[in-house]
This record gives sequence, structure tokens and C-alpha cells, in this order.
Amino acid sequence: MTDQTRTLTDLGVSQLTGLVSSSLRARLNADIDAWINDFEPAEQAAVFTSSGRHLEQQQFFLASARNVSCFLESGALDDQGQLICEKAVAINKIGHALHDFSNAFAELARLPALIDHLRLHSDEPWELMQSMVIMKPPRIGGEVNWHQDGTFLIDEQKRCVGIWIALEDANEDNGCLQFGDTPPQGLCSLFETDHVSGETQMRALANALQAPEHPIFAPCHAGDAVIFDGLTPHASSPNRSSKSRRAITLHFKPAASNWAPTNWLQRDLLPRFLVNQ
Ligand SMILES: O=C(O)CCC(=O)C(=O)O
Repeated sequence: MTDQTRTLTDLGVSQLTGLVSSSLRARLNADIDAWINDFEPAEQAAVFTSSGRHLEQQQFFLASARNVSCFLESGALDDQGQLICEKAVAINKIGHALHDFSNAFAELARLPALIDHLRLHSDEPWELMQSMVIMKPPRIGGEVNWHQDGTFLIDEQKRCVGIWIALEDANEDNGCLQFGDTPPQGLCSLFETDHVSGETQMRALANALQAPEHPIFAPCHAGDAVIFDGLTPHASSPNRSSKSRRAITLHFKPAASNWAPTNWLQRDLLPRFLVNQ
């Protein structure tokens, strides 16, 4: 088989059409819009545009494991830390405990069709560790570099599974997901955090991921989803089009696989979020 004839299925990536109904999408979008409305960019801009505030930046990021935090696009601020565009199109992502604060996100994570797909990976209880919205606003939506989710979400058995859900149509023009053209070879690196000092480091396990010569794109209609495991290299291009590309990602691990204390994401006192028994 040549690279050109590989399909997403060959790479272990499943596509689900029509996973999320338009009524649930409307409720998810309403919660996202409310979070954006409540977001005050000025304070965050002050922290993130000043290079001396590394520790505060780290604390903001680590705390987002347990709350709903908006993160600005890197091109959204000028040198003085002022927004160069409307707040609604300046946000890069919102995370990472959305399912703890929104009934719509909690319902999404427990959709029977989604759980059926987790069960295809393994028929055991699954636990949701993080939820996130990736906004990809028109014209300034940033690139997501090639990575494996298992680098950033470390469970003992390295069996994390990610589900990416399109809230709007996504294609090559506005930055749909893309995958490498060869099956995953193992985990390349681990992003580890020392929660005493707050410092993080990227530890190489194998050769760094290279951008594939012939990426395989995964265009989706609103409501469709893509499912793949934590070893699968993927990325998305910047959105230079006039069309927004809002999406949700949910990351699960088998409930029985211990969560590494070196994960940046620690839910601490938040209750465990099992999606099936
Ligand atoms: O939505 C995107 O553009 C990329 C999301 C992603 O790669 C992830 O959540 O791991």
C-alpha cells in the first residue's frame, strides 16, 4: 500500500457522522458563548504579555485543569497588551474542566454512541479527564503543531483516547484535523510537570515527530466526530479563511489506568467523571 492510498481507518482513526444533534450543539454553543461573554481579557493579557511573569503564567495554565479558562490567540494582542480584534474572535481555546461546569458538556461526554466507540477500544469503564473548546476563529485561528495526545495526558497504561467533535463544518481551508500518513510507532515524548516547583519539561522518548509529507485530512460536518488514541500523530493548520471552525475535544482514559502525578492536568478535588460502568 502506498502512502497515498492509506485511509484514516488504516491509521486507527474512526469517523462518526452525526454524533451530536443540532439541539445539543445549540446548548453547547450557548454555554461557550456565555463563557466568552464573562471572560475579561485585560487581566490575562497583563500576565501573558509580560515575560517576567512566568510563574503566574504557569499557575494560570495549571489551574485551568479544574476550571473554565479562556486562552487568547497569540496574534490577538498588540505590543501594549491591547486586543486587536473583538473578544469573540480573539480566543484560541477554552479549557479544561468544562464538563464539570456545564450540563451540556457532561451530556456530550455520556452520549451512548460515543461510549460505544470507547468500548471498541476496550470494554471497561472509561473516565473523562479533560474537555476543551478549540475556537480556530476566522483569519487568526492558530496552527496546532504535530503532536500525540499521550505526550500531554499521561496514564500508567498509555491508553488515553481523544474524541474531536466539530461544532461547525471543518475542512482543509479552515483547519480541519490532519493525520500522519504512517501508523503510529510509539510515544515520542512526555510533557512532565513538577507540581512542587511548578516547572514543566518535555522529555524525549524517541525521535521527534516530523510533519508528514502527505497528511491525511479529516473534513467533518458540524456534529461529526473523529476518534483516535493517544499515540496517533495529528495537527491542524492555521485558519486563514473567513469561516470559523469551532470544535470540542474530550480526552478519556480507562478508569483502571492510574493517572501519572507528573501530568500537568490534576483534577485534585474535582470528582472522578466516569462515563460508563
Ligand atoms: O482542534 C484542533 O485544531 C486540534 C486539537 C488537538 O489536536 C487536540 O486537542 O489534541
